[in-house]
Amino acid sequence: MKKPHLTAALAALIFGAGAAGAAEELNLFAWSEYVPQKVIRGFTKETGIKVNYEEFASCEEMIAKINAGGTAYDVIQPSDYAAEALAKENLLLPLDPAKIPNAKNLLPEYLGLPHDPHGKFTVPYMIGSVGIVVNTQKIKDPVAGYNDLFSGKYKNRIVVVDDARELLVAALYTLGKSINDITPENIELARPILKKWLSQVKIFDSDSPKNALRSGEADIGLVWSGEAALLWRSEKHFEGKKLKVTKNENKKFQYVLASEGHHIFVDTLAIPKTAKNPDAAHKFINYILRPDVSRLVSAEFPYTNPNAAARKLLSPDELANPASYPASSIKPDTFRDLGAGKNALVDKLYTDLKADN
Ligand code: N2P
Repeated sequence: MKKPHLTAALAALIFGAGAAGAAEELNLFAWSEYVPQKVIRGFTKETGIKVNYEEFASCEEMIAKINAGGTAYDVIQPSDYAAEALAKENLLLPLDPAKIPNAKNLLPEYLGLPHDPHGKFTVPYMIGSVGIVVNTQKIKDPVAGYNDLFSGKYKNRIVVVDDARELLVAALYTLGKSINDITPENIELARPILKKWLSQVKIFDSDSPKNALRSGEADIGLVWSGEAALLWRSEKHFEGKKLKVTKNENKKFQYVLASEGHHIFVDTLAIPKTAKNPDAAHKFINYILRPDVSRLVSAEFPYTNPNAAARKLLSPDELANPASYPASSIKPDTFRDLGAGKNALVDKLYTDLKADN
C-alpha cells in the first residue's frame, strides 16, 4: 500500500497535481507547425500544466470544430478575421490584462488593429505574409507577381497553401480589388481566374509547403512567409538543444511579395468562452509573450515577431531574413470578418473549384 502512495505524491510534485486530483491540463488548438514542442515542454516544466496541442490547417477548420463543441479548448490561435468572427459571435472570453503583464513587450503597430480594436480578446502571436517562393536554380525568368506565377509556364511545378481566402484574395489583387471587397460579384469575377490557376497547381499544402520546394517536387509556390523564411536560411539553424543560427546558406530560394498586392496576417492567441481552465490559459499566453520564450518561437517558426523585447534577442541573421522581416515601407491591410453569408460563398467557391480541378 505504501508504494502507490509515494508514487502519487511524487507525481503530484512533478506535475503539480492537487492532492486529490489529476495533473492540471490545458487544451491548445493552434495552427500546425507553429508552436515549438520546446516551448510547450518549458511551460509544463515551469507550471506543472500539461499541454494538449491539437493542430488545424485553416481558420475555417478551427471555427467548424469550435462550433461543433467537442473538446473545450483553453487557448486557440485564430488569425485576425477569425478572431473577429468569434468575438462577434460572443465566443471569446475577454482577456484579463492583469494576468498578461508580458503584453507590454508587444510592438504598438500590431495592437489595436481592426479585428480587435481595443485588444479585448486577443494578443498577437506572430505576423506574416503570403508570398511567392521561387527556386532560382530551376526558374530563370523573373517572377514578380501572381500573373507570372500562374502564367501557365509552371504547370504542375507549383505548391500553394490550401486556403480559400488567401487564394481568392490573390485573384482579387490581379483585378485591382481590395482584400476585404468580397462581394458575390467579385467572387464570380475571381472564379475563372482561380479555375485557371488551380489547374496548374501540383500540391495544395497549408501545413508544410516548404517540403515540396525543398525536395524539388515543386519549383515555385505561394506559401506562408515563415515557411519561406525556413527555406531561405540554413537548415541547420536549430541543432539539438543549442540555439544556433548559422549563415544563410540557402540563397537559391527567393521570396517575392507579389506586385499586384499583398497583405499581412496577424495570428493571435485567444481564450474561448467554453475554456475549462482560463487561469492556465492566461498563464500560457503570458508565458508565450516572455522574450526568451517568444525568441524560441522565432527560432523554429521564423514569422514576423511582434514582440519588441524578443526581437532584441534575435541574431542579425534572423532579422535579415527577407521573408520574416521584409523591407517595406507600406503598411499592408489585414483580413476582416466577412460575416456568415459571405464566408459561406467563399467556402462554396473553393469547394466547387477543388471538385472541378
Ligand atoms: C503556421 C501557418 C500560419 C499562417 N504553420 C496562417 N496564418
